[in-house]
Amino acid sequence: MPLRRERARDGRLAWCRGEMFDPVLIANRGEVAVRVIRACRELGIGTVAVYSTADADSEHVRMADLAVCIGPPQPAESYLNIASVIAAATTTGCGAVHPGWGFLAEHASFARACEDNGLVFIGPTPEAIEVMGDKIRARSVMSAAGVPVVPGSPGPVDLSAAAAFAEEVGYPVLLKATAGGGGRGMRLVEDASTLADAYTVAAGEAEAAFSSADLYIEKALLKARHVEVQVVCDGAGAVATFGERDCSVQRRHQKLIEEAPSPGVSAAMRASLEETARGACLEIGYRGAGTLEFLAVPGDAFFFIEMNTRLQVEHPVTELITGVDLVHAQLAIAAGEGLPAELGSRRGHALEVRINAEDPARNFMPTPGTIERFRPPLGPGVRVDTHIVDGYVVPPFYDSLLAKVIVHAADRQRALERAVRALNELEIVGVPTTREFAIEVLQHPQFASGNYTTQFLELHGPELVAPSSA
Ligand code: MV4
Repeated sequence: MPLRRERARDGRLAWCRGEMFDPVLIANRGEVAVRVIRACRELGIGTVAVYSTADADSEHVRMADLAVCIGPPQPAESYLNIASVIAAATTTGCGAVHPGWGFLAEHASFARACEDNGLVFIGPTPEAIEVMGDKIRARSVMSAAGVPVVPGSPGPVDLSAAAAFAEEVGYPVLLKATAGGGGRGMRLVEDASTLADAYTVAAGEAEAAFSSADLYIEKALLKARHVEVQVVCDGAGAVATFGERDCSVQRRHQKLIEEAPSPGVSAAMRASLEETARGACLEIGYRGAGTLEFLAVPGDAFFFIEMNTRLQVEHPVTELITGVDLVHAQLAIAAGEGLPAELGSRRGHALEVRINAEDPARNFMPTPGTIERFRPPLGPGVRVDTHIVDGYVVPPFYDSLLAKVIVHAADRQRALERAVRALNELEIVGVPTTREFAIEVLQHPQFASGNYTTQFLELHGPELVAPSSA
């Protein structure tokens, strides 16, 4: 049934397709909750926020039309509590749930619980979440779809199988959590002498983080770039690809800087990456926004590592290049409206810098506390996605992301200059942050040249951080 807009009883415009798709519950916090609320507001869709007692005074609670406290600060008791989140949605008459990223965004059980309770899950099918959440199944599905994957074990490995694989392909190798992703539980093994210890540590981390100690093993491609392709699919055969983002600058698998287009991807390689991503999405019947992660190596070759079945933190980089609002696209697909009409031509260069409440001088330890003064940069080509305001108290219970400064300019050089200008203009007083460190990274000759790999921070990070006297 075509989507139509009509004025609801309380006078608000709402997307209607026979049943009310309004309001939307945002099952998240921080800057992604603010981002989704903004997208809903522009479409005239009401919003319901959920919050833990630690977030009672936060921006997403203030901005939403309605807010429901779902428990104490501990994620397991609040943002990860499926029953509490579902109850908040059903008792407030929500038609749909947006999971954001992190927390329950890639829990198939949550997507199922939404559907079992008559709520539209704004995201992929539970089946797609499940398949891509099992990194071995994901590799197998992609390989069957003709996608090149990193050489790796066909299934989980015990220590002896890991040793045999490593002998066959040669060190270095990477141990990865089957139920993992994003680098958590990942261990680089440089030679046979350290494999056993690395296996024990990786299995322990995997068990702790994902309740499964299963590991698989891959050849480590270290002189590579981490490039990811943004896709949006309607689940009925329409697939849009929106270019790539380079996310090679990561510290302990936390992305610090992301940019598009990647300075290491040629036009021919971009076309091949996007065609490969399109084919994979068609093969699996993917629905919603998603990102296929690849390692790109010299010679225009690339290898699939994993697929993220959610919106990503760095999505604004793609939005600035293409002009497409990816959250609007998610809402439209969930409401049965299909892909954005305007798939956008691409222009210029965009670059995102994450600003975290961490102290680089103290090994990036988290720095919760009160933001006494926050002044975001403004001016041409600058966007700041954040949930912080003057007086905001950064809680110690969640991730340390305070704000993302995203810039757009005609080319990479101008984008770099704009990013440095914007970061110098940014003021966050009250807690130590990674702002100054990020400026150093942007100005490092290796990064500025565009000729960097995933090893960048491993190689150059130490020279960028002045250890504190403390
Ligand atoms: C790899 C890799 C090299 N070889 N897999 C990082 C997080 C997750 N998305 C997968 N990641 C990687 N997987 C193989 N077989 C390199 C990365 C990687 C990385 C590794 C170490 C240090 C920084 C990194 C930044 C981006 C990607």
